[in-house]
Amino acid sequence: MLFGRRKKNPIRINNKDVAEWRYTTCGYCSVGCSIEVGLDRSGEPVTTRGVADADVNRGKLCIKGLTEAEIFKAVGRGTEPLVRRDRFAVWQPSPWDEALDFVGNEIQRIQAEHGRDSVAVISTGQLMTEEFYTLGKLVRGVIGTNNYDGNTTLCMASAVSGYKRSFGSDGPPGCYDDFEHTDCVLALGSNLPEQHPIIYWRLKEALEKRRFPVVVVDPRVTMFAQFADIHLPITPGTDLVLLNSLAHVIIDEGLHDRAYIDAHTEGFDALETLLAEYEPTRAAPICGIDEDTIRTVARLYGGADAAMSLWTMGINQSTHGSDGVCAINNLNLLTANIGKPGGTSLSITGQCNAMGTREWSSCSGLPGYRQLENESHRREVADFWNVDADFFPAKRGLFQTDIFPAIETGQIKGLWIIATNPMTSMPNSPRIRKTLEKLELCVVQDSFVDVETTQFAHAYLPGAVWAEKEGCFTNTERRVNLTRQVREPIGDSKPDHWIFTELAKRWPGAERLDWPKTTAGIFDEMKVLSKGPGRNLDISGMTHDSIEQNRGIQWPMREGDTSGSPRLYADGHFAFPSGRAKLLALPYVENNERPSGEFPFWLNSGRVVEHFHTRTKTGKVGNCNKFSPTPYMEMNADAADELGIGQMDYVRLVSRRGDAVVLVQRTQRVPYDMVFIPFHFHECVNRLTLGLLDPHSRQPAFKQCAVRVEPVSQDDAARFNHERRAF
Ligand SMILES: Nc1nc2c(c(=O)[nH]1)N[C@H]1C(S)=C(S)[C@@H](COP(=O)(O)OP(=O)(O)OC[C@H]3O[C@@H](n4cnc5c(=O)[nH]c(N)nc54)[C@H](O)[C@@H]3O)O[C@H]1N2
Ligand SMILES: Nc1nc2c(c(=O)[nH]1)N[C@H]1C(S)=C(S)[C@@H](COP(=O)(O)OP(=O)(O)OC[C@H]3O[C@@H](n4cnc5c(=O)[nH]c(N)nc54)[C@H](O)[C@@H]3O)O[C@H]1N2
Ligand code: SF4
Ligand SMILES: [Mo]
Repeated sequence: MLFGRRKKNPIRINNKDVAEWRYTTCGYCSVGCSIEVGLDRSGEPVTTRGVADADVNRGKLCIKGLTEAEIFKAVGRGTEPLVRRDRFAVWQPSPWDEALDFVGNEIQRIQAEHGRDSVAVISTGQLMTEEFYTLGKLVRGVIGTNNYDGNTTLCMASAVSGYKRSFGSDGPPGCYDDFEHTDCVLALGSNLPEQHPIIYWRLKEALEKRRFPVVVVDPRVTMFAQFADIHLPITPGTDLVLLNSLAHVIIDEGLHDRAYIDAHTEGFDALETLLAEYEPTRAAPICGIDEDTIRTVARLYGGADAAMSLWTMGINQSTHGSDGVCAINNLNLLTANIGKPGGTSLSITGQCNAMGTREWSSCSGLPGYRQLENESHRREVADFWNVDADFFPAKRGLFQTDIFPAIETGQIKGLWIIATNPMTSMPNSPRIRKTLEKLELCVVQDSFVDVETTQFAHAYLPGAVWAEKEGCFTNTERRVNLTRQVREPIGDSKPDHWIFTELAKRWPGAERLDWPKTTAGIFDEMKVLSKGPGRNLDISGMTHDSIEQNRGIQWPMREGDTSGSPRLYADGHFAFPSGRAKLLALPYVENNERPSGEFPFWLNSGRVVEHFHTRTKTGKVGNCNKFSPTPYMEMNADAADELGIGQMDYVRLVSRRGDAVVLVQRTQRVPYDMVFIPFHFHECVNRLTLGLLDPHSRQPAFKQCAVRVEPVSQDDAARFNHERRAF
């Protein structure tokens, strides 16, 4: 052992020779860590470090942030616009003017032939807020299609919908500081240590100072579940039943706060009537958690002075996603745990700017949480932008998950895809492939040219990535943070806001609207629109400079305020006209595809810490890829034994949609009747998923469908993967 070590080269950390550090915010997840990028003497980014005096991360970063300097020059970056007349033709590099003429003309041609809504736009949670605002202005104010949505429908739609139904407005009411004050954490469908490592670290830090129970609800024994005091391995898709039962016990045992309920909510009686059906003895066989444990958790939560709920995709990505969020909110309202230190219902968001798009992109409405359905909102924005209010639709259009079926039926002919990769991230990819093939026009605007969706495109527009541009992201705790530009966009790629502004010029009359040249200028415009009586989403007290100085500021921060606001609804006043929150009676309806007969396993999917989504970035970063190089599947070892499947064997998975070949990791992390696959790899889990939609949010139930597992030979596996992945 010793000998071996002596022979090895000692670990050496190269001197990166940093000449200057520049302030940015991490461009991966929604934690919103402040990062400094180190530039060498020639101005090239060579490394990153956490910002010590930033409240969010206090000097820490996870593996993705630590290696983020590598993404600027990663393999596959798009360096020039490309155009081709049809999908089978050879790509022609094209100057920006010609590429934008092509895109502008084609969109207008299709709209003239088939109507304004025959072109759809699908956006993302990964641009800067100022870019979202500019895109919204272009789509709503100039192009005028109502079929405009984003990948947040795959991600945060249930949380948005649930917040709106319970509180009257979107916006997570709590913050990370709540860990310092809470007496109980209930986490549902969230694997915090891997997916939000620095939020998890904040929780751990609080736990080191003061003990309080942490309860994790997840069908898998995730890393978070391993660290929890109580793990509830729930039957997939039944969180609503568990939550209703917890509320039942809380009311039954008098642990609710009657004074708060009377003063600040409505709907208690109807909720109480429904909850009578959710006695733990009746809930237990459905949700798979025994009645004693349900009672114990209800007493812990209801008895705590301050209790917080947090959740992520295990709740949102379900056929009861929106109801699940409302049921969580019910629990918090019943126990008066909203807006107080340590008492909150906190949706942990996903992408670096999942919040920014909700706030400002106009995807499902108009900027600043304004609604298309509200006439005065339409008029306000129309006047501000100098467009005709009648140009805006009076109702939101299709969600992303409804846009694809509308392409199938021929209702939509053109699609502009911005910073999202549906070929890999949408459920049922065999169907998505056929759908994309039908398009008359497909435009892909991405920082990477090698994204799978580009194979269907007629035009590719290279967007600058992360700190090649300047602008804001809003994190999970409503903190607006700033990324400064640290280098020029690679090749001839351009910041997305530049692309939007230049494309707008292809429409006659677009010059009536203002198109500020810098993101600071765009931010100033947004500030004006954010002001107004009763507006929570008010950023008028911030500037790019003050955001950097404070290492991020939480909205609302009104003009004249000296600081941001850590919590919403502290005064018990909610965003409905009555000022009261809604307690909602939410019956559970069994409607998933469940394992049975030919397809005996639940298929669950999610993420690993090293990779981000479809790996356009992390797939090219040495250390991320080294630690997680191949698609794999967690399979229960006892179930594997019965099928004669060994560790690291390849298997073929089959669902009613398609098949996929993966490597097996035998583990007790998943129950006997479940397999789990990280969704990061192309032509893998989403070949199998069904993605039934939540009726309120239209978010797909990515985490629940049924598959069977078949052993295959190594040769067959290699051939299969070669055929599927080569295009
Ligand atoms: N490293 C890394 N971090 C990321 C991302 C990434 O790709 N990589 N992506 C970011 C984004 S956009 C998002 S949305 C978040 C996602 O963050 P998370 O939601 O924490 O991540 P997932 O792994 O998708 O799912 C979480 C858990 O839900 C569980 N689950 C499945 N079905 C159910 C169920 O029926 N009930 C319950 N209670 N749980 C269930 C799964 O077993 C899984 O462990 O992560 C963000 N952070
Ligand atoms: N089975 C299964 N499927 C899932 C999920 C799951 O848990 N299971 N999770 C779902 C969730 S929560 C999400 S959020 C989606 C994510 O799905 P996608 O949005 O498809 O995933 P990404 O790989 O993040 O795609 C973002 C793209 O934006 C590009 N990009 C990044 N920054 C910029 C920029 O500044 N400008 C431009 N123009 N491009 C940029 C990247 O190169 C990348 O190609 O996947 C969903 N799909
Ligand atoms: S926790 Fe999220 S924001 Fe922080 S460094 Fe990691 S990926 Fe970036
Ligand atoms: Mo997400």
